[in-house]
Amino acid sequence: MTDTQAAEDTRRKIILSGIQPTGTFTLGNYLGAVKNWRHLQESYDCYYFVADLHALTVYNEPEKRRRQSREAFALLLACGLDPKESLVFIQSHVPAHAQMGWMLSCLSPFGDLSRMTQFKDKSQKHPEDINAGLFTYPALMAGDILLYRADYVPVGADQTQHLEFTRDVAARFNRIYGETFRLPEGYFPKAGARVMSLQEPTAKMSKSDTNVKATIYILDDEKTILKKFKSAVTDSEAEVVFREGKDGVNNLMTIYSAITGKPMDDIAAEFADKGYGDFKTAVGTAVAEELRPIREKYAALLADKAYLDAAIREGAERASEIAERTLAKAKRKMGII
Ligand code: ATP
Ligand code: LTN
Repeated sequence: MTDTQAAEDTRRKIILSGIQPTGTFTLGNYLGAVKNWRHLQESYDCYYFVADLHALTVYNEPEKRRRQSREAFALLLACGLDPKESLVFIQSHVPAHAQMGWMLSCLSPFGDLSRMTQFKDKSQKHPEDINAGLFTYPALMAGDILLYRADYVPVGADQTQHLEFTRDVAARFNRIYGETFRLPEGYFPKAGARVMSLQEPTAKMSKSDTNVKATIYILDDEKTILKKFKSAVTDSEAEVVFREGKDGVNNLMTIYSAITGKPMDDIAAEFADKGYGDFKTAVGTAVAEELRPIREKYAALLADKAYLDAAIREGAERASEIAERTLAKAKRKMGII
């Protein structure tokens, strides 16, 4: 074994992921992503960022954008990401992202970009604003990942196509210009739950959903949470069991299981002779308990402007240092003087 190989084997692997600041995080973002990000801090070098450049692909009022980016940063910390342990930053504060995004867009085949499901979905949703940024989104995302030489990228199933695209672009660059980028892999934690809308349990819960009754926001208070769970769509069977076709109940059981760690069979047994009313109250209470400390930490963070500003600044500085190094290398290889 060479020294380089040995160093590679003992190196702490790098995890990177981003979240768009398009609204208050939902229970879906938390259980499906951010909660796991927190646990990964123990075993990996973790880089997490607020993808504000990506959020530009859909129109939003500037004032709202400003608020949401800051809120998203604070939410990441409130959910347990420790800025001393992980690198937490805001994408646009590191100019290398936009630069690398452009360089990689020049290696992104039009045909591949046209096949991206997210592009097709968002074009359909906003037919009045099908902009170039929406189209080249995957090149920017590839830059995010490759700049930090990430080994693993924890993302939901909706992002696997973008990850494949990232690997393709990286391999293409390496082939044309010589070995430069590490090819990242997806990271799919076993505990990652997919949370569905409470009103339409066949669609995923999402922070940009306009139906607030369908969505649990991680800053909702206990009363609101219980009320939303009480009005969650279920079925007329009154049987707490995880079975195909019982989308509403399956979703509530998934949430309850993700929070309490109980397996589905135990949950079914727990509520065997109880109605949906008791079950919904139990799920709502468990969720409210889980989210309470996040809400409290968030309030404390927002009250401490100096701390939050310093954390944002420090994140930007540390991230820039890493990203600039990869950017310089890629420029050199491409022949940019
Ligand atoms: P938007 O409504 O703006 O599309 P979103 O709520 O779908 O946002 P993203 O910012 O696209 O969330 O995703 C952030 C992370 O949260 C991703 O890793 C994604 O896979 C995960 N995620 C989003 N929604 C859910 C969900 N309902 N269940 C589990 N994970 C989710
Ligand atoms: N496209 C992702 C957000 C995102 C991201 C990334 C995730 C932007 N850049 C890099 C992982 C790695 C989303 O919409 N969830």
